[in-house]
Amino acid sequence: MSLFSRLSQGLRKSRESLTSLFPGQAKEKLSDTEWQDIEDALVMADCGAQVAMDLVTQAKKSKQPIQTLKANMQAILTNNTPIREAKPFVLLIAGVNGTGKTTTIGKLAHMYAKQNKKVLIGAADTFRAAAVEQLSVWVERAGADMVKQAEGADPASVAFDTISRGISKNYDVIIIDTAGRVQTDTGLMNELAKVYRVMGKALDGCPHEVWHVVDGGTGQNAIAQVEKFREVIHTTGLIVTKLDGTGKGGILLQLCDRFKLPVRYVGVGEALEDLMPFNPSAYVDSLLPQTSHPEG
Ligand SMILES: Nc1nc2c(ncn2[C@@H]2O[C@H](COP(=O)(O)OP(=O)(O)O)[C@@H](O)[C@H]2O)c(=O)[nH]1
Ligand SMILES: [Mg+2]
Repeated sequence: MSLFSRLSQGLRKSRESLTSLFPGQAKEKLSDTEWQDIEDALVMADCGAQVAMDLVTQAKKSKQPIQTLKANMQAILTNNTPIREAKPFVLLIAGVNGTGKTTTIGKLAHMYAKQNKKVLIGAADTFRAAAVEQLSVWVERAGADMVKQAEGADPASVAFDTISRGISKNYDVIIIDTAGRVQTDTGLMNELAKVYRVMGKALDGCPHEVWHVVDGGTGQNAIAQVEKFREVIHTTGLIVTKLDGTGKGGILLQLCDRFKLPVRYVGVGEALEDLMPFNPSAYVDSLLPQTSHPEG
């Protein structure tokens, strides 16, 4: 199955709840009730009440309502900020527990390794020995290298060591894995702030990118997560995982609308290859029923 069909499959639930509402191209005008149903379905897919309302209001005014709806969704999701370039390129990955940080790091390491880049991963999730074990399996699969310390070590110190080693051994990409933490835990958020700060001491101007990993099925709480993490580690982009299994893919619209952050990649499965660069147009096509057939 191609990555796109996986995404499309994952968003099937969202799309199916919308499909029955779309009359197709033949019908030009939708009734107010039909528009209300579309708005409700968008809200249920986690697009957010305000975003759903604005989208529907704009679409209703248009002569080509469905196309307008799609175009406006795409516009919300599009952010052309380029990924910063540097050598070594240093990336910090953070997010709450279980969102898919470690898995995503494995996928990213694999992607960079395929581009013939030398990749070094820092195991700064030092809470559990099992976390380092899990990461080392991914690192091996991806053909990357890893820096670790003893269980319970200071995560900032692991990050510092990793960057120092990455510089001295001429790595192209350095990725720091961190322990999951709830955004309301001040102690743990301070610890993450320290990791961020110390990274800047290891190498001026880094981390170059800070990607917050969000589980696509989380719902509304994702907003609070992104908001708080951004204050602490100056998030530069989002990665949204598990879009192969959620009927709530609309959360991306809300996140993009609110935070104006680029979505860098989306996770569509548990394997090494299951990471896609985010493509707003493909995403809108998987979320909404096909009303036109551009590819026949
Ligand atoms: N279906 C699916 N599962 C994922 C995806 N990304 C991660 N997972 C699963 O989510 C669980 C938690 O992942 P992990 O990387 O350990 O999360 P972490 O706590 O943020 O490091 C694991 O069972 C992963 O296999 C994805 O894109 N799709
Ligand atoms: Mg992890």
